[in-house]
Amino acid sequence: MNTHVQTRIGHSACPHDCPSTCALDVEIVDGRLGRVHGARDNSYTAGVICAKVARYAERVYHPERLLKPLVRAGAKGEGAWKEASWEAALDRVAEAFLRAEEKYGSETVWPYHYAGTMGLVQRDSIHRVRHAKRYSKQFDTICTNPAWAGYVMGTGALHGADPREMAKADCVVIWGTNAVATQVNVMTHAVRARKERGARIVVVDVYDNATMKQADLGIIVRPGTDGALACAVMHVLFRDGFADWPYLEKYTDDPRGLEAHLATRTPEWAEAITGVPASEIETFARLVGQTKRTYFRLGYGFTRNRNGAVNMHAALSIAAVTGAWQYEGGGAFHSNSGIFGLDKSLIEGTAFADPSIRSLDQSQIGRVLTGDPQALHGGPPVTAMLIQNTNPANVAPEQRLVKRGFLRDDLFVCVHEQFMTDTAKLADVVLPATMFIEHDDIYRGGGHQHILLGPKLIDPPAEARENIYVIDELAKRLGVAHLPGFGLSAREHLDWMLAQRGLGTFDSFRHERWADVQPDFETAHFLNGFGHPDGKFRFSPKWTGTPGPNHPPRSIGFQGPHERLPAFPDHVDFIEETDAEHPFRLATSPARSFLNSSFTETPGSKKREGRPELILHPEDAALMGIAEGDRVEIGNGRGEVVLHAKLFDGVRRGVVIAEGIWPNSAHERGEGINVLTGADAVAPYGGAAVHDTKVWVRPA
Ligand SMILES: Nc1nc2c(c(=O)[nH]1)N[C@H]1C(S)=C(S)[C@@H](COP(=O)(O)OP(=O)(O)OC[C@H]3O[C@@H](n4cnc5c(=O)[nH]c(N)nc54)[C@H](O)[C@@H]3O)O[C@H]1N2
Ligand SMILES: Nc1nc2c(c(=O)[nH]1)N[C@H]1C(S)=C(S)[C@@H](COP(=O)(O)OP(=O)(O)OC[C@H]3O[C@@H](n4cnc5c(=O)[nH]c(N)nc54)[C@H](O)[C@@H]3O)O[C@H]1N2
Ligand code: SF4
Ligand SMILES: [Mo]
Repeated sequence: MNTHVQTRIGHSACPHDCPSTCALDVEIVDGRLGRVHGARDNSYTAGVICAKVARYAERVYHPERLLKPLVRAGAKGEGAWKEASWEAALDRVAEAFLRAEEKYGSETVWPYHYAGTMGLVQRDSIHRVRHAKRYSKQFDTICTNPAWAGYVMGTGALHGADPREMAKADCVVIWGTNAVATQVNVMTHAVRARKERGARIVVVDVYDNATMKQADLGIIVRPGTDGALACAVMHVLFRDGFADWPYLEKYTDDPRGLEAHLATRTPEWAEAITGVPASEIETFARLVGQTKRTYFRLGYGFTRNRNGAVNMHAALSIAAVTGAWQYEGGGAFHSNSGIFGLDKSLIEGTAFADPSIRSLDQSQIGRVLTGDPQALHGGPPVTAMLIQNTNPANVAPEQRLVKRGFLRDDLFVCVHEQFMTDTAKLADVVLPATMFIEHDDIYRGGGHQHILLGPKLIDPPAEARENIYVIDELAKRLGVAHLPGFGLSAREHLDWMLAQRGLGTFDSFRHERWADVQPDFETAHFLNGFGHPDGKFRFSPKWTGTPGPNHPPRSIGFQGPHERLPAFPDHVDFIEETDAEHPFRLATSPARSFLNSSFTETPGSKKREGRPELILHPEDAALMGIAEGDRVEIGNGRGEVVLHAKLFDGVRRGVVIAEGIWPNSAHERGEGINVLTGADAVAPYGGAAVHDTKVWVRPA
């Protein structure tokens, strides 16, 4: 018997849809994955990762992992499957696509994907077959659009002060991101600033979450009112002489216009809208006014409202009023997604993309699949889909429509997945997918500045195959495999891409592990000018004007009530406000141990999260006769969901929070939280307002 256990450390990057994109040191014990650690020598990861990825072996060796291709053997969604060979399963998918195309034209096929893996090759190769076959495009709206639009309206570019500089701030404002749960490394650098410099940490959120518990000042707003808070803060800054006029004159478009506009946006005005006492707003404003090195870390959460882009732009504007951008440790940051410059044209087959092909809104998949003519842009119905890296039957808004659509008999769906998700359950063919340590790929850190390699470290189990295998095999069967980009291994794609960027080859990068592409201080802080043609920060955004670089795509025109977007930062009231029938506002904030719909299957995460709960204020609960742990039903015109009450006074009266996107099956009626959320587009570039929902609450 060989008792000699071989352990080695492999280097990788976390593939999940998380701004931290951690550099990982991975234990490989006799060819099997062991513990996962954060790389200590990566200056952003700094040795820290979240608990759910540290125990990743739970996911890789999960007994419910998909290992064989499956073909539906009963009615849709019934759960009866037969195993098939890869050849037979792929033939079936290709035949269904060809048949659909013959009947309705190429746009009837809708390849649908998102960021289950953030690897550029495995995530984005689906576009290659899409464009080659002139299938419908996907307008990506579920996550970043409102935030990116609001940020770029101000700065003209999607980057900001080096995230590691947070450690050199005297005040860190963590706004609308539950960083402890969603991007733990923000806390590493923020807490370092507190330890080393006595920095103050401010958190702005809709409840006293794990991040706010670590703050010196926690500000709890009503959902969708951050614009009002930001305006009142800036009102005080102008009023009390904290505005940096030399900076404003040099770097911003219309500071006098902003000051005049804010004259009526007093803390008392904002108190009525946000629920935050005027005195607290004064304290916050004075702190950022007196602290030049204030670092504003702006998250996604507060932009998932129908007015979210406006709120992002308003919060971002504060750093320009104080001139914080001039100082190391000062300024603002949302995402560095604009700095990487990796060429994805070969992966995505952009050369054969046809601009006349329609682009269907990802978040409105329910409307698309149930034949809403507007959502279909007047074109043919969607009758065939390939889905990779996402679980829309669980995570997309208007879930009842989504499910009704997936159950259509004239719709063929292939889902390529690691687990039997809510979406896979509704498919015709399910294909087993590899996990990140089982295939090669490259990653970019949206929340930092590294490009990281994630090479294959272990063999995949049974018949799990990588995403590009599926794409290339379908391309062969669909007659487009001769086009550039098909038939290359992930490694060959990466060799090409790295060479284009001057970063060596797959093999040399394997040795380097990552590249730090942080722009220099002047560029990152916009001291050579902001990204707009005149070099100025825009307090008065051209919401429907010509987009700047890195602007969200406008391929399907302006979205939402864009004509009502304000000339200056403001509170715009086109959120789903409460009414007599729906006296509560619901936010569906992230659960710490889940990542969107992922990790809802792992034992460690399940144990930590318990069961779906509704956080509500004890006084609201008392009025309705609801006690801790009681079953409560929440609902609106879109549907109803049952959860268990969790009484908590760290939330405003009239606001309720449901943490986590639990699998639909974790809820009593097999319907998840997104039964309640709406798919109305956020102005002006689209987006899903998943934290902007009016509901009634009652004992169940
Ligand atoms: N109510 C509510 N809804 C929300 C949100 C919210 O806060 N509240 N958040 C929204 C946001 S921001 C997002 S981004 C979406 C995300 O929602 P999803 O797109 O569902 O997100 P993930 O859980 O990241 O990934 C989806 C799937 O990708 C699979 N996957 C991972 N790697 C691979 C791979 O290499 N190959 C294949 N084929 N599959 C893979 C995983 O197994 C997982 O099932 O949810 C949105 N929905
Ligand atoms: N553990 C965990 N990590 C994750 C995810 C997850 O689901 N779980 N999701 C991943 C993905 S895809 C993304 S895009 C990122 C997103 O990460 P974040 O940028 O953190 O965004 P959200 O998760 O949408 O919400 C963050 C916070 O915003 C708060 N919030 C909601 N509405 C408002 C509001 O109107 N105003 C203010 N001030 N706050 C509000 C929520 O209560 C929550 O605490 O996280 C990623 N990381
Ligand atoms: S999920 Fe986020 S915090 Fe956790 S390891 Fe991955 S990148 Fe890091
Ligand atoms: Mo996201």
